[in-house]
Amino acid sequence: MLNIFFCLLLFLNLSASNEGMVFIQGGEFIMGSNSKEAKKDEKPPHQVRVNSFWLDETPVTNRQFKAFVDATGYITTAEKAPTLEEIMSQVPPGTPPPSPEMLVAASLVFKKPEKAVRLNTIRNWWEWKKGADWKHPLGPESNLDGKEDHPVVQISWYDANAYAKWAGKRLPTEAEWEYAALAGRKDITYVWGNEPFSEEAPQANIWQGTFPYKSDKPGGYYGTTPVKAFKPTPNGLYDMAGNIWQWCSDLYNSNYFKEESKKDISDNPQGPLKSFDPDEPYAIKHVHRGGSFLCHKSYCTGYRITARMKTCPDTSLNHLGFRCAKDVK
Ligand SMILES: [Cu+2]
Repeated sequence: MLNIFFCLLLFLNLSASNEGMVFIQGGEFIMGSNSKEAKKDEKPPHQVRVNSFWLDETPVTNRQFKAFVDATGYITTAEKAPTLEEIMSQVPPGTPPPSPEMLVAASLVFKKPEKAVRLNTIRNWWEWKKGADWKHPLGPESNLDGKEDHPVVQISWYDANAYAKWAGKRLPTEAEWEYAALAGRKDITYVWGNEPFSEEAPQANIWQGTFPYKSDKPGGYYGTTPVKAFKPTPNGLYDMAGNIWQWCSDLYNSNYFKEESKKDISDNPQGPLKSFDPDEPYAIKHVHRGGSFLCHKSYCTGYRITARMKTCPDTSLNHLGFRCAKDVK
C-alpha cells in the first residue's frame, strides 16, 4: 500500500512538472543511415543506447519564449551587434574583415529569389538583415501578430540554452533527438513512415514547388506553420520534420559517427569534444535536426530522420528554433 502511494505521488509529481513533455523510455537503436540519400556524416549506422528522458512535444513557441523574455529581460544574440573579434575567429587566417556596416544587430532571413538561381551558394537566398530578431523574424517590418503558436525562430544556440536553463530543462542530445523521432521503429526514412513526401497531402511543412523561387503552397505561402499542424509521431511528438530546424546540445563533427562506430555501443553519447566541419574548418558548430519549411528534395532532404545539419552557436536564422529535453530524476 505504502509503495503504491509513493508511486502515485511520484507519478503525479512527474506529470505536474513535465506538462507539454513526452516521456521517452530509454533503449538501444541504430543511429545514422546507409540509405541512398544519406550523406557522409550520417554514416556508418551504429549501435547507440540512450537513457530515459523527457522531450517537449512541440518546438518552443513564440508565446513560450515571450514568457521567458518577460520574466528575465533576456536579450538574444541577434539583438546585439557582433564584434569584429567574434567574426574573425571563425574564418580562415588572412580573410579580409567585414565592412563596418555589417557589424550591427542583424540576423539571417530567407529571401525568395525572383527566378531560378544556382543552388551552389546559400548566399543566393539568405540575407543578413538589420533588425531581424525573434520578435521581427523577417526584419524590422515583420512581427509576431497571429504567430503566437508558431515556433520561435531567430534563436542562437546560446539563446536556446538560456531559455532551457530558465525552464529547468536542457537541449536534447543529437542521439536523444534521433531516438525520439524513430519512436521505436526501424528502417524508416521519415517520421511519418516510408512513403515519399506528397505535395497533394503534405505530411509536414516543407517546401512545395521549385526551390527556392517558386512556392506552390496556397497563396505562394512559405514560412513557419503553427505547431501541431501535422500528425505527431507514434510517441506523440509534433513537428519532428519540417517547419523549423531544432538545435541539439552536441557539437558538430563530420567524423563523429565514424569514431562512435568503433565502440561496441555508444552509451548515451553527448557529442564530440571537438567541432569539425570540413566546409568551414575554422568555425565551431553545433548540430540541429528536423529540417525546415525551406527543405526540398531538389536541394536538401533535411526532414529525413537521420539528416544532420550544423550552424555556429551565435548564428540565428528564420528557420531555426529548438525544443527542450529534461532528465528523469
Ligand atoms: Cu533543408
